[in-house]
Amino acid sequence: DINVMKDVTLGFGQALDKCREESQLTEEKMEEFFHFWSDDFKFEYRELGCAIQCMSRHFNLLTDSSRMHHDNTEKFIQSFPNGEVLARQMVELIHSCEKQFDHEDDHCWRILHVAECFKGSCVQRGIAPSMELMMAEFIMEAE
Ligand code: BOM
Repeated sequence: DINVMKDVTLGFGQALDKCREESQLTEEKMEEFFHFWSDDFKFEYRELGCAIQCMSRHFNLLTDSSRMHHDNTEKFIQSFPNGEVLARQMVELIHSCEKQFDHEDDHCWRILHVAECFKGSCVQRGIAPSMELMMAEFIMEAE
């Protein structure tokens, strides 16, 4: 369900403003979090990984070693409408991406790679939301 991923992304994105300063992610490097799903989005700034780490911490989704906290992440996703449909699948996708980059000791870089891998897996499985959908919803929420 593409609406689930849209809602979870916008919910997660609520923490971006809080995390900008501490991660030094400028608006030039990432304007709004929903651009994550854009085809030409670039995973090249370490600061973005730091920001995702900060945002995940904000929702208590990380362990002490900055890996995904499985139970909390599943509950977080389930807290959105129809979230239970994708919760297990998303946790599994993120975890399989984590395993691929476990050798990366720098948390910000590792999380950036995990995020890129996660996006790719979502696109592959057809559960990534379209940018049209993301933007429409974002504009509606701002109004
Ligand atoms: O090993 C650290 C785990 C970090 C997970 C990062 C993956 C998520 C990237 C950002 C995309 C977010 C969209 C929805 C939120 C899912 C919880």
